[in-house]
Order: sequence, then structure tokens, then C-alpha cells
Amino acid sequence: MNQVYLGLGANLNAPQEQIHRAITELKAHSDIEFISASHDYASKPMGPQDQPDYVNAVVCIKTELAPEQLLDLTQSIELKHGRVRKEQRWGPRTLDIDILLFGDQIIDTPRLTVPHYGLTEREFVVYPLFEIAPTLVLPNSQTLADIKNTLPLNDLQQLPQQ
Ligand code: PH2
Ligand code: MG
Ligand code: MG
Repeated sequence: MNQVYLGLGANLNAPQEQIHRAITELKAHSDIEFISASHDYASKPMGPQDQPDYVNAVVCIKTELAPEQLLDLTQSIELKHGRVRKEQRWGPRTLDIDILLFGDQIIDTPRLTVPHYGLTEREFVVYPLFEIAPTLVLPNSQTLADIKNTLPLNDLQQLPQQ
């Protein structure tokens, strides 16, 4: 069984509902043992600024799925949420599910880079991840606490539990 952290993000079509539906769908899946979820966080868009603010969250799951099988699953959930693969990098989306960490594996295939390349630089990933895994150590031995302590909040706001 591998312990996996997923980053969820949405900024279209009732983003908080998108995140909660995605969590419900993950919980319902027979190959996933759901461990925990962070609060939702409101965050300013990284990338193009002419798009709505995001809602972000991080969840912890356990699974026997191989990394690319889990990617198939997360992409099928994104598609169910009306995700359209558009040209614009970092553009708006109904639902984004990123595999942040997969056990302590380092993965570099055409489809998948783990740890997620943006993990340590994005406040909307680091702070929710720290909420549910404050003692986490990355595969390169960096502690999440060290990363969080040098990363500005950048207007990130924890939303009330829904
Ligand atoms: N995701 C993006 C682009 N910009 N900004 C925030 N705050 N949160 C996101 O999840 C996000 C983003 C594309 O995946
Ligand atoms: Mg993303
Ligand atoms: Mg993504």
C-alpha cells in the first residue's frame, strides 16, 4: 500500500462543490482508502491573473494502484467534472487533481513527474499539505516544515469547514 497526497484545485462552476464532489468520488472508489483531507483554501491565481480565484485542498489516500493507474483514475474524475484540456497554461479549470507525492517514490515518465514539480513553491499546496502532514519529509530529505516556513502565504485563506 502506498500513501499518496493529491492536490485539488478548481476555479470554475462552483469550485468548492467541485472539490467536495471529487473527494466524495475518491472516497467511493474501491481501490482507494481515504485517509484525510485539509480544509479548503481560497487562493489567488498563479499564472494568468484574468481568471477567478481558486479553491485548493490536499487529501491523503492509500492505494495499491500503480502511479499511472492512479493518474488514469484522477484524469477520469477531472473529465467527469467537465475538465477541458485547453491550450492556456495555468488557465482556469473546473477541477485539477495533481499527484503530489506517491510514497517516497521519485517518478519521471512522459505522463507523470512525482514529486509534483511545483509542490515546494506553491503556497496553495504547501500550507494545506502541512495542515494534514506536519511532519512530512520529501524524498529528497527536505522537511515540509522548512519549506512552509520560508514560503509567503500570498493571501491564502483557510475557508470554514463546509
Ligand atoms: N492551478 C493552476 C494555475 N493556477 N492558481 C492557484 N491559486 N491554484 C491552483 O490550483 C492553480 C493556479 C493550473 O493547474
Ligand atoms: Mg495543477
Ligand atoms: Mg494537473
